[in-house]
Order: sequence, then C-alpha cells, then structure tokens
Amino acid sequence: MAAPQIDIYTKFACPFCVRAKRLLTEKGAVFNEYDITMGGPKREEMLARAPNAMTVPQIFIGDIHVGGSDDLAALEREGKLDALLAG
Ligand SMILES: N[C@@H](CCC(=O)N[C@@H](CS)C(=O)NCC(=O)O)C(=O)O
Repeated sequence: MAAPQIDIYTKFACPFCVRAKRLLTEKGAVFNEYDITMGGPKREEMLARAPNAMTVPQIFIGDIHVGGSDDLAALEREGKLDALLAG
C-alpha cells in the first residue's frame, strides 16, 4: 500500500514541533510542513481539519488526525506508529 500523506502544521521556535518532526524523520517518513506562525489560509485549513486544536504541532497521517507531538510519541511507545505510517 502507498504511504499516506503526512501533514504537520507548525510554528516558528516551537520545541514540540521540532520533536514531532524529528520522530517522523527518524521513522523515514516524508511529510508536508505548513508553518502557520503568521496565520493565513493554512491555519484556517488546520482548524477546519482539527476544530479544537489549541496548540501546534497538529499532525495528520492520511485521514487520521493524530494530534500533537505527545500523541505522536504515544503512538510510537505503543508500537502503533509504524503501521500508521505504512498506510
Ligand atoms: N501537548 C502538546 C503541546 C504543544 C504545545 O504546547 N505547543 C505550543 C508551542 S511549542 C503551543 O502551541 N502554544 C500555543 C500557541 O503557540 O498558540 C503537544 O505535544 O503537541
């Protein structure tokens, strides 16, 4: 199966964003990063996909809204991330 599209919405100088991107990179995942520091249409898009999002990063793997960096790390701890990234 083809790898799912991965989208991550970030802000400048966000340590949680750095941590999430590091984990995805360690996993060999290719992802689209959208920096919403200045707001704009990508911020609106993020809020449309995750209406309750209060923080960045917000991570999407395919159609699944993973949540933030802690949520991504929890998936890895539980051994579920590889399967999700594989699609
Ligand atoms: N538990 C969240 C914490 C994320 C978090 O606190 N992010 C900070 C930036 S590093 C944030 O979004 N603060 C509010 C804001 O910038 O509007 C996660 O793991 O992603």
